[in-house]
Amino acid sequence: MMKSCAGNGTAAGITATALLAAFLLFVGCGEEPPPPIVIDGEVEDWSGLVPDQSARVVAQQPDAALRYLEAVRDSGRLLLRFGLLEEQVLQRHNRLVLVLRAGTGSDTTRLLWRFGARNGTLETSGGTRPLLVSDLDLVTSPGFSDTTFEVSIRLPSHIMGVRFNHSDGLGVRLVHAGDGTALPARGYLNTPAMLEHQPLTPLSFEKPDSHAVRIAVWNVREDGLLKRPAPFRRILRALQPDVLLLGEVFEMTAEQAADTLNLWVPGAHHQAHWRTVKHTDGSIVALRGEVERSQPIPDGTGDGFLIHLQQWDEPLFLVHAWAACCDMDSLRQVHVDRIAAFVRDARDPSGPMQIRPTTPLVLAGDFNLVGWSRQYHSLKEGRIVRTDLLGEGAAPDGDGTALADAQPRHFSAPFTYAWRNDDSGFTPGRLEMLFYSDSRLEMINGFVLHDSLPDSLKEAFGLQKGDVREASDHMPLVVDLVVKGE
Ligand SMILES: [Ca+2]
Ligand SMILES: [Ca+2]
Repeated sequence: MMKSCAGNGTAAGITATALLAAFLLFVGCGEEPPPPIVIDGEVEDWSGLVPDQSARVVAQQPDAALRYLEAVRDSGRLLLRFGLLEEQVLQRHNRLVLVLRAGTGSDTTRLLWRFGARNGTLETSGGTRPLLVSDLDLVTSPGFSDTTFEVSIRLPSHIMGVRFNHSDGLGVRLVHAGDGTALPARGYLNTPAMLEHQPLTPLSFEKPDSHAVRIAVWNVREDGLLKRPAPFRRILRALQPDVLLLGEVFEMTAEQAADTLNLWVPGAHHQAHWRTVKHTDGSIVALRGEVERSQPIPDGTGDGFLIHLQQWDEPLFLVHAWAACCDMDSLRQVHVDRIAAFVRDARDPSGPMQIRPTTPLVLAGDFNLVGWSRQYHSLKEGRIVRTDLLGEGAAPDGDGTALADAQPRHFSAPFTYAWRNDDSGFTPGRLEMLFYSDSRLEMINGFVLHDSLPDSLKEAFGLQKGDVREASDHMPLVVDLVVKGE
């Protein structure tokens, strides 16, 4: 529901006057500012905005391909959400074009971004130049298909040396080049004043509870542990995980990885040594605890483990898995179907692992979900698409419900991406995911470690500037879990 109060003025332009107007708006309404908007693919965080904080246009025709477009400005960025009639993968196979217009007369600059083609152009009276994801610091979510998306674009005063004068007005337009429809139908949506919102919810860099288990998922990019050890050593020491799920550890054996971790992150005297298990694909599970039993997912897309950790009285059913990358959408669906079938069978009393329904589950890995959203639902809800191969799906949480998607955000920024490679042409995304059975587990803290971490925290925990980027194009995804009621 949109909140509103009588007597709202219209704040125009990103100026101190506008900020003051936004503040007075809330004081006048007697309401708290809304929570910040996080670019995570969930659009509920937009519902708390009062009308004057955002600009919004809704399609008039019920069958229009574009349903709505909404824009706000926040901390030097333009934030958008939009709705489509049909599910699309934003970065592939669509003809959606975003147009931004700033300045007036000969000072007019137009910026076009073609989402499906992943390229853009900057148009001025002097000519046209190509644009890259990194020129805009473009972030989009979700990475898999959906009918609603969130987008963030940095708004500097110059782009590639060209003046981008948005201080007196910024027009936004979304065009569906396939059928020629646009929002708005004519002209541009003028973005309003800077969004006034509550600060981001504070997170804890350290585990906030001694009963918590800290799980970190991290693709170390082509043997980074061996090739670029210094930032990994500093980051792992700072994070102090209890369970570490590593990807792309091709050249290290399990024993070498355990020796490395025992040297780098030795832990306190009461803590167990690191134990490691290596998968056939180069992934490694490392934990301070005991593996009671393990079972591979048939046809090699990961392994399941029943493990014991000293923080918890009961065991954890840990599934570390992965799915095919990039354009291999059909194969990726088979992989996530196999994972869903594996979890279903593991909970079968006569199955190979005999995991009790009450045993907490964590399912995590590098799932590469850049295609259709049904793959996400297969992991989260246990839905199997290829029932002809694998039988009917089953809810993966022991109480017959879906798993919870941890999706932590950056420690001090409103993003949830955990992979970024500006040379790839793709916007930063979420390739690693961690799902957990929220019938038994509670996530009490979690974050993606990004170089935007405040300097004071870097210093306090022995991190150096640029450590995360130097280590890998993936960022550590860190989740602190406790058993409910323990
Ligand atoms: Ca959001
Ligand atoms: Ca659940």
